[in-house]
Amino acid sequence: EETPPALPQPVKIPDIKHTKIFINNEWHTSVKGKTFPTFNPATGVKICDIEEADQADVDKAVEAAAAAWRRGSVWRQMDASRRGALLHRLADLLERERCLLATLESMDTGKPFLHAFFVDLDGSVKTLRYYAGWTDKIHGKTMPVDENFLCFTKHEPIGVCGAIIPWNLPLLMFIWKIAPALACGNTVVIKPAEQTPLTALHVGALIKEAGFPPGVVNIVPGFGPTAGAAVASHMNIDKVAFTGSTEVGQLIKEAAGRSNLKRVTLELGGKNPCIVFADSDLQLAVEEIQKGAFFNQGQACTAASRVYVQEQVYDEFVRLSAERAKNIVVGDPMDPRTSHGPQIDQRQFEKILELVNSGKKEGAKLEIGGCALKDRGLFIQPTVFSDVKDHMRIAKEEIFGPVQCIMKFKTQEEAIDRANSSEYGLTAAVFTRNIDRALSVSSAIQCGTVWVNCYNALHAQAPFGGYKMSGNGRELGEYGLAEYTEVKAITIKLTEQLR
Ligand code: TXE
Repeated sequence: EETPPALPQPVKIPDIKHTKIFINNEWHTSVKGKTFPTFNPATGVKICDIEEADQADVDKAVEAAAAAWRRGSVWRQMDASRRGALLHRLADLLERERCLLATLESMDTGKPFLHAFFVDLDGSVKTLRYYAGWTDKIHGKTMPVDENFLCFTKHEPIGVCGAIIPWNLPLLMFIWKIAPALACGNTVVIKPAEQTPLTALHVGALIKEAGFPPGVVNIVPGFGPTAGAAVASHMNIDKVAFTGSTEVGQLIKEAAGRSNLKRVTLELGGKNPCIVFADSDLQLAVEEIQKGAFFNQGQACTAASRVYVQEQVYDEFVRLSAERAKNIVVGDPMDPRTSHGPQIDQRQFEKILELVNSGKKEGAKLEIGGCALKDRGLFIQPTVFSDVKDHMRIAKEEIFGPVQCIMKFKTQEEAIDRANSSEYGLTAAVFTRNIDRALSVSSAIQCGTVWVNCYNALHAQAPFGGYKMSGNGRELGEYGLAEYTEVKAITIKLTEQLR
């Protein structure tokens, strides 16, 4: 009998080397001399202290990024193809450090090690390689303008790009921000989430090792209202990219407006509808939607959080979903048998349980789960509610926890209207065997991504982003490049006729 290939193993006792502020390819202590702790949410144990960046540290980082961006700098003079080689080199280093990075990510977030290894690391490496290929393919156009001129465009880097990222996919979001920014030739000041600074800082060391010039990427770990706000309102930051809550997204855009009108892209919350028609492959729909609901302990902006099921198959869908949820192994994220870990922190844990209780009170039917694991810190049982009504809080608010809400519908038109009756518009999913129905529903749904007979099918090549209050702009793919370039039109008066 053949033995299956060995699973990757977490690093037993990882040596955490990088806990300081990363500016100019060097490690800095905080100007105010402050630090903050980062915890392992699976155990509640402090991992280490991190140097805390505030306004003055952000100023230093921006100065470094501006110097690295100045005309005549090494980075500005570097061949575009060479930038691509550096991004590939960084991808190589992520692959070399894959086990350590996945271990750090699992410790800092509570997500299962194997998920970090296969999902987060895979997505990060692929995003780097995808954008590495673009560096020397960012083309302008030539326009046939009136009269005797030659007019062409150049897609130039914007300058110093700020980034503020969340704790749910810390490494992947770090790479989603830096890869397109660097591919286009910008420099970066990035603030990781206060809950999860470890992988970002480790990648700082790899950025230096890969050979990026000093100041091209600067990492300022710290809190939102201090370091984050300093990035959003900085007069010498030319663009800010944010992933996080809709409320903070609004603050970022305000701060940009009040300061220097820096360009803003936002990836915000979602309340993502899934529509399951009676003609769908029901087993597939149950599997994919529940994986989508519980992925990353439900802490995903793409979470499958509103499931509309056609009445003929509703009972069966609910039964199969409850049964599947019962079998999810919740526990130690480092154990390869575990597929579900703890929530990130006490605040999120309480927010989720409060919403679960509101669901019970408002009359949704609790099929399974619905409470925390006894004596286990921040773990919440995968939860399935049926008979959810559109007016209930659990059907409207982003829960960001392992809670699946199932509703019943009769007609296609009704399902579309209900799916669209949300302030959010990030992702949606449609399950049907009828291709016409799949296409017409996909067109009718107001959101940036529609998955047909699949879920969380994210690719570096395809754009991702929200309609409505789920965000502004797109990340990934060729569309993502447009958010990191300015377009310049150069018009030359000619003395000889070209035509
Ligand atoms: O998000 P915040 P939180 C949603 C989800 C979750 C809720 C709250 O519903 O329950 O948001 O989570 C920085 N100026 N999402 O509080 O605060 C902060 O330091 C500048 C959806 O963790 O938006 C962190 O780096 N920056 C989501 C980042 O913003 C500020 C991912 C995100 O944190 C700031 C996370 C300020 N005033 C939460 N305040 C998604 N779209 O995937 C905070 N920050």
